[in-house]
Amino acid sequence: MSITVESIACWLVDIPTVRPHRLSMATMGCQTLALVRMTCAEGVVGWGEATTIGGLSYGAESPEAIKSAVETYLSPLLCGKTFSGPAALAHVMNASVKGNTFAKSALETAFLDAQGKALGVPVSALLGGALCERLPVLWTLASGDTEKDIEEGRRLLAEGRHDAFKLKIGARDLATDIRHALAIKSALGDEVSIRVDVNQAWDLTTAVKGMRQLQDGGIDLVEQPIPLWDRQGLITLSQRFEVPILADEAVGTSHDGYALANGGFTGAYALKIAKAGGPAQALKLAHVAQAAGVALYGGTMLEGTVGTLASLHAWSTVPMRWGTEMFGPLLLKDDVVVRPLDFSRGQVTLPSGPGLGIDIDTDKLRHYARP
Ligand code: MUC
Ligand code: MG
Repeated sequence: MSITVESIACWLVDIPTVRPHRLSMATMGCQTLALVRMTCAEGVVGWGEATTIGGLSYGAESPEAIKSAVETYLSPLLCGKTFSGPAALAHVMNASVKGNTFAKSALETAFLDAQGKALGVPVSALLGGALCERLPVLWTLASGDTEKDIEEGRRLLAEGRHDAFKLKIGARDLATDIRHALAIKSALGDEVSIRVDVNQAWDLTTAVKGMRQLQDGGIDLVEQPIPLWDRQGLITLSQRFEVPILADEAVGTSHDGYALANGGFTGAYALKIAKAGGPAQALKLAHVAQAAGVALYGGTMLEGTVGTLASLHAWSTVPMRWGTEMFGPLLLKDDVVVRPLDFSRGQVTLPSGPGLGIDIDTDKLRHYARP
């Protein structure tokens, strides 16, 4: 069913985090959601969201730049036009706007939400159909303090909320980081999967040393140890160690995924809707990975519920060998949706209602939005 876009609005919504979230390149005390409302013909309204991490410290688009790209450049291309689906929408956006995948992701999400509502089907049905109703979700221990992380991990295991954890390392020297990761691994036990994300902080020499120690210490997965531009280094590491590499910053679009796999990369790709330009675009990378025998992982840009759901609808359509990290809403003190998602027993439930399957709480949106 074709959808005619009538108007688009965008807000920047600042929500505090439940505790400081420390990554190698930034410490977050607040997350900014760039929320998009797409009003379509027949009164159908779709919602989308884009987030980044630590201003400009993760990617090339800041929240302010996302809002500006949506309002100044992308909305005028879409308003008044009719689209048969996300492919047509992406075609129009990509013909006139280079990059800006975060902004495009929010708009593709809003369009899919609107189209799903108009057809009475969940977004997953527009993306190939869900393989499952519940998806695994890990939690990131990133308080910056080993003892606090152990305490948090033990509490979440006891509550049964998560059974796998990712650690953020790379901000400190290698020996301190390895001690930190291995102390958490030994405290939480053998059955608990522990992965680390270095967020590009090491050079290749440090990575070789670090990977050996992480592998010997029983760490399950090492995410983006070296800079995103060092594609050959990532391929070399993936072939040299048994502990698999998860490519994150190095792999945004299907083109990146093709180039890495073609160069001999083995391991996994972290899919993120923001890196690719939306849920449908992220699945193009997933399909390249499947063709190349590279495993999949559902990645987050620490989105709120809207962006998390957009991702989950897409991730539900492909087998996720390494599960997902779609815990973003749990890191935020509040959100702008009427009902929170159901996280329990290391999983999250995909809503079955039309579109994304959630309602926006407009009072909360007004409360948290920047003036
Ligand atoms: C990243 O680089 O993967 C995902 C989980 C988390 O804690 O940070 C993000 C970013
Ligand atoms: Mg990462």
